[in-house]
Amino acid sequence: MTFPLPRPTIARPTIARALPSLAAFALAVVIALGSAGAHAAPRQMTLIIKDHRFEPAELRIPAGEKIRLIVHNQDPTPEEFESYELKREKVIGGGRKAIIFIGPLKPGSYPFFGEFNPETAQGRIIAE
Ligand SMILES: [Cu+2]
Repeated sequence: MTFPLPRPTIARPTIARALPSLAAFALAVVIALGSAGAHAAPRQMTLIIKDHRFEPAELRIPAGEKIRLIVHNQDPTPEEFESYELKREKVIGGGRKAIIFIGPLKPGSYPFFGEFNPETAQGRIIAE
């Protein structure tokens, strides 16, 4: 019994059929890399500590986005940025800046305070 060799005739249509999905895959890779690039630099926002108060005391940020928060302590004394809801705690020396990454957050209110001056240093982040 002899059978014709099917491979050469089958191989070509198989590749031809695979091309559209390869193109789709390549496109998906390009899109994934593009969106990864967009997320590489988080939005930056600044919070100032002055006279043992936060400015602004209410900081609005987009929900679902990672934020690079710069906390600039303009007082001559150290302060500790603290938030149970954000799970963040950082001492910032007098006249110094600290970078605190927050989020992505669900919509809501996230209180924070200055642990060394809690009677005046109170604020909250509103994610919306
Ligand atoms: Cu603390």
